[in-house]
Amino acid sequence: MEKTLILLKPDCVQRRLIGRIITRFEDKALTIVAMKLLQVTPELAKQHYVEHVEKPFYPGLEEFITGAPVVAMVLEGLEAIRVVREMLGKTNGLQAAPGTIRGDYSSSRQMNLVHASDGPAAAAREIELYFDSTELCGYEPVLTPWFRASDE
Ligand code: FUP
Repeated sequence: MEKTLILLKPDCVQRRLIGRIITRFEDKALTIVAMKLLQVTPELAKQHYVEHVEKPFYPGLEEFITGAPVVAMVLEGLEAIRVVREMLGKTNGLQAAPGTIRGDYSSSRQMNLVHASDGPAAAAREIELYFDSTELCGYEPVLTPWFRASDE
């Protein structure tokens, strides 16, 4: 089982797409183990995007990510980090394939609706950034036997 950090970004919240995006994750049998609405501060933005802080596009990215609330979630599932990244599609919504979340809903490089951790180290770091360990709710979904075989 893997955990990954998801942010439904300000464009997703403002465009009232929260429900539709969460539904796609639920339909894929990913389990929500933590979730909250919060306002990203400039300090948190700099920690989240630490590898981008010095890049020319960072000021615009910070203005965007702090411009309205986000929904932060931890999703759990088999190979969840890769599976969610593939569900999102390419970073730039204009290049993301139809059928992916960005391909279906985004026409922007910056306003690409959803963030997802890009590897195990990033997932661990980002989950800690947004959630206290007591906020993670581990549970066994009752539908698990109908989503995959017992040896998968
Ligand atoms: P991703 O891994 O898909 O989240 O994308 P990156 O880590 O490459 O970029 C982080 C965020 O910066 C993306 F959501 C898009 C944004 N970005 C810009 O706004 N402008 C750029 O030129 C590049 C990335």
